[in-house]
Amino acid sequence: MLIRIPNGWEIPEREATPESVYWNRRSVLRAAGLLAVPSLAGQGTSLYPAKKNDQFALDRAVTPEWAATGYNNYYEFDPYAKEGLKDLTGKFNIAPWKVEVTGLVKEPQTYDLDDILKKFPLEERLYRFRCVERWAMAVPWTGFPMAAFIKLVEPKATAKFIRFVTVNRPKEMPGMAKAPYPWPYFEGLRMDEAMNPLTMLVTGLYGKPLPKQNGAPIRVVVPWKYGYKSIKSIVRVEFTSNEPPTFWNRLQPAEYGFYSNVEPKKPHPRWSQAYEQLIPTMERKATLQYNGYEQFVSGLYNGKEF
Ligand SMILES: Nc1nc2c(c(=O)[nH]1)N[C@H]1C(S)=C(S)[C@@H](COP(=O)(O)O)O[C@H]1N2
Ligand SMILES: [Mo]
Repeated sequence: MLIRIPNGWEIPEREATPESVYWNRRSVLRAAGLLAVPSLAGQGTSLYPAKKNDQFALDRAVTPEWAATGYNNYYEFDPYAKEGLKDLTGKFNIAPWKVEVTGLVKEPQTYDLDDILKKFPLEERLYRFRCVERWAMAVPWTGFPMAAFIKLVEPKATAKFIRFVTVNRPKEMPGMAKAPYPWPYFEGLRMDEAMNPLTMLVTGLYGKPLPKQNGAPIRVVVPWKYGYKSIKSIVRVEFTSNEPPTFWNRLQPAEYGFYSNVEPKKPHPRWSQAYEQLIPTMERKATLQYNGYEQFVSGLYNGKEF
């Protein structure tokens, strides 16, 4: 008998998505009243798990939840560690949470996150996620398209870029005092990148509210760019006419450009980007152009954006 081993892209969704199948089962049990609903006031727990958007299939297994929530980059909590960051988030207060929308926009305004969450239906999407340091994962994010948010706040025609800023809470974020960085963390996108259907504002992970170490209560996720573009715990969104400065470009301009698209053929000055390593096994895989999202984003670029 001939046993045919399927290629990665032929793996059926049900095999590539054990975690979300688990969470879909949870929602069935919950609907049937067979599951106690945990009471986490202020965290919008009733919103999770959200309906899965099946448009985004993966070519690999979903990363185990313990790995994606236990191996992170969040320099405000510790610039020198990736493991155990959860234990440093105890003082970080995420409710209530406000997001200021400012700059070239019809009506600058501060929104309560709870009100934002009422305006947009949440959905779950499986995305690959690639850190510039080469570690990579594949996770179910919950959130909504950033384009929907941008349409709501109505930027002016002169707005060509969008800038994001992380909360600035040195008393709650013990890593901020450990390195002389230009806090708070800041990032930016070109308007057409922010409007791309892939770009998300994310509030959940694995069918639950986003853990603090993953950027609670709301973060950006841009899956075709290196992970540092996906800024965590945002409190300010600003529409600008010029390209905004970014945290890593400010620190190391020779290593981190504004665009930072995943590009296997362009090595980092200190290491190859031709392969990546999946957490937690660190199994090697070839890096994909635009992290595998070429069909969605290649029209945005002329190949010269770094
Ligand atoms: N505010 C803030 N956002 C951040 C970071 C950070 O240190 N601070 N690290 C970035 C980097 S380098 C990566 S790889 C991702 C990691 O996201 P994860 O911990 O959810 O995997 O968050 C990005 N967003
Ligand atoms: Mo990263």
